[in-house]
Amino acid sequence: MTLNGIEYTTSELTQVTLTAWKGASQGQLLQYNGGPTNPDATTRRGFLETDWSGNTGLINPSTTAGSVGLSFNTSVKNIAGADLFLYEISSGTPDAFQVTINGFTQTVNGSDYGNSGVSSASSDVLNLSSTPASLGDLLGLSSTRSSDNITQNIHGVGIDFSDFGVALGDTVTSFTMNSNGSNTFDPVIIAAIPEASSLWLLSLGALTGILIKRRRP
Ligand SMILES: [Ca+2]
Ligand SMILES: [Ca+2]
Repeated sequence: MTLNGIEYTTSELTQVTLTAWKGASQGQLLQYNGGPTNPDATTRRGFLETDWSGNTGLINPSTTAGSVGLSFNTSVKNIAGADLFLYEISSGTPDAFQVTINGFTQTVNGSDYGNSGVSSASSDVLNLSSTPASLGDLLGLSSTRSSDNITQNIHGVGIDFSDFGVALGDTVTSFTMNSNGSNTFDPVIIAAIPEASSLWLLSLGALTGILIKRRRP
């Protein structure tokens, strides 16, 4: 993953923990091809929280404000440029969504994404027994496979905390999201640069400055 011109491995990034959910429809789980049709709660969480796979996700959240609640596993500092990034799958123009941080809401439009050049590989959509009204429903309602061979482009977008009134250097620990418009969005990966990494970059920058200074006659 390259963000702000710096390449990160997944081990250098922090992922998220789901704290709230409200769905727009019964089709909520994106599962890798041929996986279990009624995965357990830990597996469901893993689709978005831990697996780094574009073949899995928690999809079609409600358009109600704040329908998806998330907290970072390590707090994230506002550095120059993008801080948080999100991938979603779409067969055409990627789907718009809204993000709320510290009470400020911004809309991410379809035109804001870039195409990763990678597609999901024959993923399965699992339908819950009813539209989930809560995180407990999302994780606990029984599911069955409703469609398979979902091969759609994976699009990514970076989000800058500065657009939410967060000062450079201030940390963010949680945020909410919701779908925007009739095409509900389909997040498959969400992550950010944890505070420790951004601190390391700042100290590396300071060290480089010192070395350059010492070389001068
Ligand atoms: Ca995933
Ligand atoms: Ca930033």
